[in-house]
Amino acid sequence: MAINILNLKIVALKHSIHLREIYKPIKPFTMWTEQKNTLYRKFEFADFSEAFAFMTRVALEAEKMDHHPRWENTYNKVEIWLSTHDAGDIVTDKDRRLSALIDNLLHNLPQVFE
Ligand code: H2B
Repeated sequence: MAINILNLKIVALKHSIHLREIYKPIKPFTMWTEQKNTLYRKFEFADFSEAFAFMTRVALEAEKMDHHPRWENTYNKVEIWLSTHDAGDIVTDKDRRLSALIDNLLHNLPQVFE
């Protein structure tokens, strides 16, 4: 479902805040942390469409570098755990490289302005 900008504008007006504050990201993203031999980060988007668009971009990058994430998606949330199976399920430079690529994708997400 496309984001309904008019509704977002109404919500912004109601709460006297700028549209950008309620659009994207709806929560500040937490950074990557190392846990249980994986690089882990949780992402939260405005809705499923945004989350899945992000996952599609990640999938294309992952396929290009032949390095694939373990991940989970529930509606607007995406959790990613990066590790290298070939090296015995530990965090390697490949994971660090993919995490950096994923971070770059976030900067390139389309922005909505009033
Ligand atoms: N993805 C991840 N996360 N770790 C790996 O070790 C890995 C991978 N190995 N994708 C690749 C595929 C390997 O199995 C193929 C054969 O290149």
